[in-house]
Amino acid sequence: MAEYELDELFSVPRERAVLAPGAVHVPEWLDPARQRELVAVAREWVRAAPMEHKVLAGGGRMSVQSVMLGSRSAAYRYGAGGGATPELPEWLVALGARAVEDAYLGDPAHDVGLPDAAGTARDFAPDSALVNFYDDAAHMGMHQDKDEFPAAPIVSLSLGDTCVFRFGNTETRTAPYQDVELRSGDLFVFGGPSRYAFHGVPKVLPGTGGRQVGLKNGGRVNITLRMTGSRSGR
Ligand code: MD6
Ligand code: FE
Repeated sequence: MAEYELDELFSVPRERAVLAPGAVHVPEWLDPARQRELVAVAREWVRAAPMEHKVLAGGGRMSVQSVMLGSRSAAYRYGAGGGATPELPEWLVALGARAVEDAYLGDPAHDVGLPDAAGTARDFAPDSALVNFYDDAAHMGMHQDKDEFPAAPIVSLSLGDTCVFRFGNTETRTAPYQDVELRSGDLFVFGGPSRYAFHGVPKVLPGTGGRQVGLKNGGRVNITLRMTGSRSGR
């Protein structure tokens, strides 16, 4: 059997998927070189600003470490420490804009279910980024992201180890939900009526890609780009 046929047997191609109106998963959006670059700059941001373990409402192991870029008020809200908040670089703003454009308009075969996807993409100008670091044992409980401009989507980029991402509903933190694997390079955008859907990361799958992107001890990095409105306002 030819090698490519074996590959096809063992790796199911991952397709772009609209999980709910405005919630779009685009597998392998970042190429491997770009993934390594992003991990390298994430390291620089961590050097510039102290990381903090998030306080989980349940009081469990505070396993995810975070650093905030851009908005000071958001940094305060997320508890990103008293150190300097690094600037949000323009290239990252541009990457975020391209992400929404591609997720919402990039494939005419996938209607994302928003009345004005083009307008939403045009208006998206992120002013802050939250960078989360996960080790092998890290997880993030089901939560809603409530603080930002509700009309603007959030862009999520996954790097390193694969995780199980649980995308729930807007009413409760329990079922119904959909579990998707987010692998290194994947893009997930959520906006529109999905903006307040509960979501979380029940687990990271160790040894699935962290070392390949330059994380010496493995792990996962997630970058979310947000529009908080604090850039022009203060
Ligand atoms: C994570 N992501 O993927 C956690 N929030 O590590 C989030 O909490 C998240 O991916 C808002 C929008 C997209 C996200
Ligand atoms: Fe979130």
